[in-house]
Amino acid sequence: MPGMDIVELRSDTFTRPTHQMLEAMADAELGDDVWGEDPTAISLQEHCADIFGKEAGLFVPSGTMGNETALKALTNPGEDVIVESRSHVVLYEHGAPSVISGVVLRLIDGPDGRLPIEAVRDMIASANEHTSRISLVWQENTHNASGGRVIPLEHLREVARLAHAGGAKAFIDGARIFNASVASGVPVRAYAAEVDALSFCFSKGLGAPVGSMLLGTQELIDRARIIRQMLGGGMRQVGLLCAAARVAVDTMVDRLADDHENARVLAEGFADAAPGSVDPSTVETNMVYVDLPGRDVDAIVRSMWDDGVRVAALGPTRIRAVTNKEVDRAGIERAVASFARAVAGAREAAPVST
Ligand code: TLP
Repeated sequence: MPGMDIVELRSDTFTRPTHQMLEAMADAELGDDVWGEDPTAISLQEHCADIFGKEAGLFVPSGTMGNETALKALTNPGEDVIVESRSHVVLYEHGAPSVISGVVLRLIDGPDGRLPIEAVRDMIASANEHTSRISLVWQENTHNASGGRVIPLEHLREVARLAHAGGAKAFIDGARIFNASVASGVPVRAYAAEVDALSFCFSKGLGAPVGSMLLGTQELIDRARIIRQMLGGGMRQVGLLCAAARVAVDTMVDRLADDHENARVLAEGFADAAPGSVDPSTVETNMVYVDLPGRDVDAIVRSMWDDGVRVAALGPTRIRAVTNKEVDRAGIERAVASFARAVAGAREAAPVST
């Protein structure tokens, strides 16, 4: 509706750059980064490597490219990667691990996004000279599809320890690792210390317009730089984007606590309106997944859309709302009221005919 403020909760990827980011972009010192001569990119990579306690970093255009670049740098074709079955790299990267790296993903279901320790141990122990080599164990923190759950440090450490004991490397898709850190109080460098490499995103809750960072040893990053070029991710005056990313990592981390608090309020409101649809005690960071079996979820999403509240329908019975810096407490209250109205008005889903 014209003039209506939109409450955008489909993803934290909708966040827009702050004024400070735009100013930093305008003032950024630039060079050709494919030639390794962009001072703003170099400085951001060093700064992030420092924050995470890793030797080196590489700016990449997206979280997906960070993941796929890492995967190719850490494996050889024909090898296996152990990963939780609903991870982003499994569900949302269009088969890139098999297309780009020629690896086989060995999926394990993990409650709350955690790879079960016993299952990882068994899978690694059952590898022998007849089976494919398991070269990588992949964890995602926070884990998106399980509701933005935090993988506890001890769990992450034990999985990484099993990987290393089995001769494999360990990686974290840390698209939202700062959310994990703010929620748990664990510094990002403590997560990073457990694994060989990790990636994180500037363009989600931290609010930068574009970009992710891959971190690891200098040797890995040298390999990754070539792979990034192969994938078309080498950019020229990329300092423009890195300047905004620098502001994101330096000024936007602490405020993620507000998003987490807003997510809890949202979950409580949703649970009041539709009892049993979400357990607010499982909402640890900025994501709220609502399960509405038997309800017409599309009608609920459409009704909320008409109120100017945007949430995402994920499949026939699921809604996702992701809190972010564009939505304040008043927006959260509007979203709860809109959801309550929509749920009260939505018909039961038509029974599936057999
Ligand atoms: N996630 C997006 C969608 O693709 C689902 C979102 O809106 O949440 N790892 C994780 C854990 C992610 O959630 C995402 C994006 C990525 C990687 C990929 O990042 P981008 O979108 O920058 O390629």
